[in-house]
Amino acid sequence: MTTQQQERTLVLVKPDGVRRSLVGEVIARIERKGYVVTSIKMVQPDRATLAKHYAEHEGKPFYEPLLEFMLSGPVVAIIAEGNRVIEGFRKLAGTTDPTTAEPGTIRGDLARDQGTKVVQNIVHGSDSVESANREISIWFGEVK
Ligand code: D4T
Repeated sequence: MTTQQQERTLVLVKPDGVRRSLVGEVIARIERKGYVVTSIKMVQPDRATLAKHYAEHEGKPFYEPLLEFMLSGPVVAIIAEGNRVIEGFRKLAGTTDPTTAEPGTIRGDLARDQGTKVVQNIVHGSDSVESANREISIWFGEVK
């Protein structure tokens, strides 16, 4: 019998989620869905780390406000594992705009647009296997 390699995703609880003491809530939702948290750490990110993480958004109007927001306090970086966890966590998170994110999702239940230059939507989740590997290596310094 062959053992299947579990998929991994990088979740960030952004500074708004940490400030609002929603770290436990996010972890609980990941675990209740059946995924396994295999690594976790709280970090105050520096600009270079965030520039790598958000490289695809460089030059967009929300890029600078996004980096400023992400620099505004500690974030919690999480590796979650499980079959189809990348897709599954993005469903748990809900759509980017928290005002219209479906109720039942993290963003839909816990966030709204506050009229700031960048939307503060509590969590980030990788959007593909390639992004997950890249982001896990940025935040944890390793790729399995
Ligand atoms: P992340 O990457 O943080 O999980 O969010 P999403 O996958 O849902 O969204 P994204 O990468 O497109 O955007 C990154 C980050 O920028 C903010 N943002 C995004 C914003 O303030 N205005 C915008 O128009 C967009 C597209 C929100 C999330």
